[in-house]
Amino acid sequence: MIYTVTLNTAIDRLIQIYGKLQRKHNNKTKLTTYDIGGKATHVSVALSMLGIDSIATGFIGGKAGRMMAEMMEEKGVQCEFIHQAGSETRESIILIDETNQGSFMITQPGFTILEDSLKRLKTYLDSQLKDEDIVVFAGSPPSGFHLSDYVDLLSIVKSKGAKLVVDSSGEYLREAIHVKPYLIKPNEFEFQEYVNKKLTSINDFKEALMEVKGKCDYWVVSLGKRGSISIDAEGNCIYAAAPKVQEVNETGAGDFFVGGLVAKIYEKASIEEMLRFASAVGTSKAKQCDTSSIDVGDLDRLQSLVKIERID
Ligand code: TA6
Repeated sequence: MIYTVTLNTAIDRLIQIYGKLQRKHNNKTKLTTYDIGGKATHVSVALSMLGIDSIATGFIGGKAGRMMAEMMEEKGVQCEFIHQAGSETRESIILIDETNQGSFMITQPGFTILEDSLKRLKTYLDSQLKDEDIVVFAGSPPSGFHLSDYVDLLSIVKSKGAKLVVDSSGEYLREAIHVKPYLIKPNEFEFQEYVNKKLTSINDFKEALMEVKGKCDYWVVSLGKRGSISIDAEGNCIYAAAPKVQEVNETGAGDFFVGGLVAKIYEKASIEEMLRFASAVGTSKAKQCDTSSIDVGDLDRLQSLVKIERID
């Protein structure tokens, strides 16, 4: 089974406005909708749309939490979240204007996780996980979540022999690496922060990846419109150039990219196939206006447009 763990769930309030978002102006809204917020939640949605079962867990609270879980269930995801009474799942604001230059994302810190809720999640993972499982931790925990608790959760996954996939940032990413996940997926900014270097060219990324290879089986760094770059423990480095498309809303594209990677890990595919497929899935997400869907019928075409290159 594939499990996805979102420690800081969210409802995305998607606000579309006319024209260009401007300061000191009355920016009129065109449409406001609500969607599933990420990040591991989006991995489960991606898998469901690809016909692969997963169980989504993590913490939810209040009406917003229930609404998010219901939206996920409508998309075919089995939800087994820990519901924390008296708390409310946060709302993320995603603003899109008509300039096609990308969205503005405004997020809240999320509710404090109580000792009892944490215990319940630890017990859940400890009792459910088996060595053939894949477990995805994506997104940063809510503020105040202890690093040691994060490491404890990841360590439960490792102790069960399950494959651990991590998409995190900052100090949580740093700590996750000590647990030696199977795959780590930072974005280009998170990776630069981790290596504490300004990286610009694909070659810069390759050289920085060479220095950290072996800390996990695979590093995959997403590079936005440029695509992604990966390295395995032996130092084999691959660059996947993403298809050029007209983006509508890139929010969630990184999460869906991880969904594509996980789908191929599940199928025991090669790293080249993983990158090709994940690029297509992430690109398809960026073409949608909402934050939690892809056009499954377009994936073959998008995959054929991904350029895979070995960099020695
Ligand atoms: O990647 C997009 C997204 O998953 C949004 O749906 C959203 O709510 C947000 O990221 C949450 O990000 P955070 O890093 O605060 O967990």
